[in-house]
Amino acid sequence: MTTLKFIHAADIHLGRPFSGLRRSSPELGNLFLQAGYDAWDRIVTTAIHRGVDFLTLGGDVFDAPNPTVRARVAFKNGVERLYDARIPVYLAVGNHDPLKSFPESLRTLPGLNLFGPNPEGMRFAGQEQTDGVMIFGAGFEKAVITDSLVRKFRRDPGLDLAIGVVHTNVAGTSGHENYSPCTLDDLRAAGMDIWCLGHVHSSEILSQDPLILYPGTSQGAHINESGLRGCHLIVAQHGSPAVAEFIPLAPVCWLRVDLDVTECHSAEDLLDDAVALCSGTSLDADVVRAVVVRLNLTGQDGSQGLGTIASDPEFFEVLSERLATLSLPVFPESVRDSTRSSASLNSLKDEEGFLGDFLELCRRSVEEPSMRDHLLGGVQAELLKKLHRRYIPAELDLERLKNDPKAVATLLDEAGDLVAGMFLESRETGS
Ligand SMILES: [Mn+2]
Repeated sequence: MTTLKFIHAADIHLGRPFSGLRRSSPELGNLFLQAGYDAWDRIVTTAIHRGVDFLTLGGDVFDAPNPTVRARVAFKNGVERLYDARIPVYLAVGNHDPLKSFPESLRTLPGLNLFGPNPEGMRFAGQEQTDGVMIFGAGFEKAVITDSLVRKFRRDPGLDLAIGVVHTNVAGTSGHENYSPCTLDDLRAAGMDIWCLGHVHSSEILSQDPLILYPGTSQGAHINESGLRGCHLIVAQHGSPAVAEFIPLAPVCWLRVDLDVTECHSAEDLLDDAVALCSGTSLDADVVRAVVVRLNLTGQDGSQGLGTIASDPEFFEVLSERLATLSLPVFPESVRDSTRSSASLNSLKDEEGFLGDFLELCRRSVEEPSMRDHLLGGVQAELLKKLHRRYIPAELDLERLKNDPKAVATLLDEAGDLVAGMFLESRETGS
C-alpha cells in the first residue's frame, strides 16, 4: 500500500438553525442560514482539491431525522460532485440521522457507502495498491443507542490498514448524550489503525497511535461551539501512525471575547474599546466570513455603571451597527457583565461572615503550602468524579500546579473574585 489520503468530517447537521442571536437582518439571516451548507460544500471542494482517496462521515450529517428538502439536495449534490471526482463516501449515521428514517432516495446514491446497524467492513477499491484497505463502520439504527457499538468492531486479519467510522460518546464526554458509549480502551481493543468518530462537537485528537479523533461540528451554531470549525485531512501509510491535519472551513466563527473595562470611563469609551477589540481578531478572511461574539465585560467597573449601560438595548444597537462595518463583519450575540464594583468588593474583604471567611481562606491557601496541597487534592478528586483524567485541562493539572504556586495564586484569585461577584449579585437581587 502506498500513501492513502482521506478527509473525515462529522456533525455537519445540515439544516440546523443558529441559536442565541438577538440581531436579525435579511442579509445576516441569509448568511447564517447558508453557513452550515457552505461548510459542507467546502468539505466537498477541499476533498476534490486535495485529491483525496475517499471521504468518511461520522454521522449527524443531517440535523433532523426527516431532513428538509434543502438539506437533502445539498447532501445529494455534494455526494454527486465527489462521485464525479471518483471520491467515494463512507457514512456511519448518528442519533440525528438514524437509519430508520434516513431518506430512501439518498441511500443508493452512486458513490455513497452507507453502513448498516451492525459493524461491517467495506473494502476500499480505489487503486490497485490499496487492496488491503478496509473501512469498518456501523450506523445508529434509531436515535437512541445505549449499548456500545464500538465493542462489536473487530479488525479482519491480513489488512494493511483498518479504519473505523462510528458515532459514539467516548468516556462519557459531558454536554453530549451518552449514546453508543465506549472507552478509549474499547477503541484500542478493536485493532483499528484509525478511528474516525462523530458525536462530540469539538475537534479533538484523543490518541495519536492509533489515531483516534473527533473532527467536531463543521459549523458552530451557538456560543458553546466557538472557535474555528472544519474537518480533518488524514494521511496514512502502512506501518506508521497516521497523521491528521485540521482544516478550518466554517464561514461563521463564534467567539467569546473578554473586555477589561477598568480604564473605560463612559459608554463611548466602552464602544470604542469593544470595536477595537473585535477588529483585532486574527482570523483568516479567506475562511471566516463573519464572526459572532459574546462580549464579556471584566475588570473593575468604577462608579460609571458600565454593566448597566451595556445592557441598554440602544447600546447593543449602536454596537451592532459599528461592528457590522468592520472589514471582517462582527455581530454581537450578547453583552455580559462580569465586572466587579470596586467599592463593594473592597469592603467585603474585611467583612465578618461567610464571604469574609471565604476570602481569608483563599488568601491562606495561596500562602500556606500544606493548605494549598490539601485544596488541590480536593479539587482534583471532585474533577475526577465528573471528568475522565484526559479531559482535565492543562491549567488544572495537579502535578503542574503543585510546582507552580504562582499559577495557584492566579486561579484562587479568579475563584475568589468569581464567588464574591456571585455573592454580591445575589445580595443585590435578594435571591
Ligand atoms: Mn451531532
